Amino acid sequence: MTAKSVYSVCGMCTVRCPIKVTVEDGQVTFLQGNPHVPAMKGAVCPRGAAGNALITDHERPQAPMIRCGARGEGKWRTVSWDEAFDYVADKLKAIKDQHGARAISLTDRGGPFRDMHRALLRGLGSPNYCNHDSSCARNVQHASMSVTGMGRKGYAYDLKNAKHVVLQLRNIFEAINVQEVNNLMDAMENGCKLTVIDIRATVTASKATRYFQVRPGSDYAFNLAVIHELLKKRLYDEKYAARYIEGLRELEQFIEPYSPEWAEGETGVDPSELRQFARELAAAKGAVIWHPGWMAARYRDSFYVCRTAYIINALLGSFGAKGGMPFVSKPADVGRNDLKAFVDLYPKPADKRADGLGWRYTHFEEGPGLAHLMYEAMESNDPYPVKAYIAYRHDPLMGFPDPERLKQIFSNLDLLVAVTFSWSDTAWFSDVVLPLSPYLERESIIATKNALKPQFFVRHRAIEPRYDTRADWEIVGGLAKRLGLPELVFDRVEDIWRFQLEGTGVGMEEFDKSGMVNLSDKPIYKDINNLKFKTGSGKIEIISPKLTKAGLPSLKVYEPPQTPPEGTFRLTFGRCALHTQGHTVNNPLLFEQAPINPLWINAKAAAKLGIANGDTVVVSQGDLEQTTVAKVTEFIHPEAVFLIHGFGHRLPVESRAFGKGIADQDFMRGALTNWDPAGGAIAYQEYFVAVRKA
Ligand SMILES: Nc1nc2c(c(=O)[nH]1)N[C@H]1C(S)=C(S)[C@@H](COP(=O)(O)OP(=O)(O)OC[C@H]3O[C@@H](n4cnc5c(=O)[nH]c(N)nc54)[C@H](O)[C@@H]3O)O[C@H]1N2
Ligand SMILES: Nc1nc2c(c(=O)[nH]1)N[C@H]1C(S)=C(S)[C@@H](COP(=O)(O)OP(=O)(O)OC[C@H]3O[C@@H](n4cnc5c(=O)[nH]c(N)nc54)[C@H](O)[C@@H]3O)O[C@H]1N2
Ligand code: SF4
Ligand SMILES: [Mo]
Repeated sequence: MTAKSVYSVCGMCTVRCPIKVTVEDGQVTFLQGNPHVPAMKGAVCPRGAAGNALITDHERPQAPMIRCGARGEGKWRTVSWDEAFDYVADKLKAIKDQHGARAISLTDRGGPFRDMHRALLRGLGSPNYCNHDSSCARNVQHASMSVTGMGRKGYAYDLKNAKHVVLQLRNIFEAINVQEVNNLMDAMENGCKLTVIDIRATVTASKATRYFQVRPGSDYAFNLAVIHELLKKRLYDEKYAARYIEGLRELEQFIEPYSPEWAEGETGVDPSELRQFARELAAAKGAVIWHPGWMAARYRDSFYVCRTAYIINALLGSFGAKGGMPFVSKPADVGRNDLKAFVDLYPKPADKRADGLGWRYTHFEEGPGLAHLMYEAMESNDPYPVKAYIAYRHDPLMGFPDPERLKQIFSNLDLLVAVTFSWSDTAWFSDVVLPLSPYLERESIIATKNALKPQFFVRHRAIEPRYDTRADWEIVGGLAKRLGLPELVFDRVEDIWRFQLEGTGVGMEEFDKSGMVNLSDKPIYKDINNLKFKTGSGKIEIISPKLTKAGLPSLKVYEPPQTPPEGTFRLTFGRCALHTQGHTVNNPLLFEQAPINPLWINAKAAAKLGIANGDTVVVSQGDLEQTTVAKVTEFIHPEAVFLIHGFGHRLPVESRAFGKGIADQDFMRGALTNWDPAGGAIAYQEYFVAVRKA
């Protein structure tokens, strides 16, 4: 028997935890957290532990496929990679000849491994790259930029050293990042307080020092009242504010009407509890993290919830502080060169973007675009036709709302390609499926992690592909070869790594020991007395000139959320520890643990409807009906019902997931055009459903 250990990167979700894979006789026999990273504590989460079931599952695309029936009909012809590449390249060339390169679009999941496919798109000459983020964290990102001029990943969450962590719209023990979970648990053992603000009592809430159940959609009122209290009682860090905050006067004036008593009417939170909470925050000043949220694409005012979260962090002196949100370092900050990027081989395309960013909308960060606006262009041909679309590690028919409408939009395309390792609604609706090898069967390009301890890391291939699937670099290379971009074509991944590492002073052999190369020995905390924010003033700005220029308020007057129409509930959603988005429900191991998404419903509301725990219930909205089981609980706000996102699969190729549970995105009809004009993200939680016993 031959056994080896491979240092790699988990791919069961986008957190991409460092892992160690044990391989015996070509089979994966053990998966664990990379022992060289203390915060992993040798562990992976349940999804990470189910990685091998993804490999052995034959219910995934096993070879390239070209559609032969109508779109979505599910009639496929299995083809060779050569034929698939030829087919896609010929179509792309024809579309480019007819409409120009800008008619080609690509979306992905963002993250550190996208250099080569972004380079492919840019090499073709198209500006139309978007990531998925208008369905996820765009409001957080734009809120961060509007306050500090820095992106949300410009600071770390220094959970390990925190004294008080506030999770609002953030379920950290179920929507998992392993290192964050471990760091927060360590901090709590050392006395760190945890406050959870949610509409339901999650696992995280059950571990919290303090839990506030707020009325769905009223978080902005909650935050305004906290700011009111911090300012009125002078509980904030006055020295820090004097030094770093611009616009405190305006904030003080604006906040005047938003007292804790006022907020109670919106949120349902007792003013004396809110006051006590504000005092506790003040006591932990500097080492407070008020989490600005992650999946914050929820309401029309979610951007302002995130903005106020950042403003509270500023008032408490958390930006740049140990135990708060210290600034991360880039390779350049430690005197090192960053990786060489393939995308830099090509000039920025001259055409304006189809989604309007950079010209129609100037207050948004341009790079990752807003995918839902690009979809609009696919339908309207405004500003110009977009005819080819590569969904690269992205399932918009599951991840964006209103799939029926999106299918209509995609029907205008001349080419829809899915690059994926699992079946997905989008892959099923596409013209060509290019099957990616799952993460244990492929290597990736080297990536940079900007962090307190910046590093380079790489995913090594643990085992050879079981089916006729390929790695990203092989797929990009296969297309690039046919599209006249020879600089993206490689026979060996080592040559790619060599290209990336040129000028960094790092050799590939340095990755053998742990899969990563640290660019500094210990965490770097920048001098808190000498912080430079990336705004015009170099300070934290309460009033954002970019928003003002766009005609948008920096401090928005509060508007209450809509009360659910009689007989309906607000449809809310989130994650569970056992699944990742929509792509693990059919995983044999994870399916066994969580085969359906029950509907959380408040006990009193359920009693009125004659619904008992475990009953089958019908969730409806007009003519649309779907069925699941009821989870009757006191621990959810009576205005809301809640579902885990990602269920309700309807693909015959997924025998386990098929027909189980509810697809929440189906109930968000019209949501593609209901987005936050200031934050850019979709407002997913502005929809209502009726519930009855089946
Ligand atoms: N296990 C697992 N972990 C994951 C993922 C996964 O799919 N599975 N996905 C990853 C990704 S892509 C993301 S974006 C993150 C998401 O991470 P989170 O944003 O933390 O996760 P969610 O479960 O979407 O939402 C958090 C909480 O918001 C609450 N909520 C809903 N409406 C309201 C409201 O009006 N007010 C308040 N205060 N709370 C509300 C929900 O009840 C839920 O508990 O998780 C990441 N980690
Ligand atoms: N209604 C509703 N909509 C939501 C959410 C919700 O809670 N409710 N959550 C939102 C959130 S937070 C997010 S992040 C988005 C997620 O939406 P997506 O970004 O689409 O998420 P995933 O399901 O992670 O990945 C999409 C596809 O990529 C494939 N894939 C996974 N890993 C890889 C890989 O390494 N390479 C390649 N090429 N393919 C891969 C998967 O098999 C899957 O088919 O959805 C959002 N949409
Ligand atoms: S959080 Fe879990 S699924 Fe995600 S990368 Fe880490 S171990 Fe893998
Ligand atoms: Mo997300």
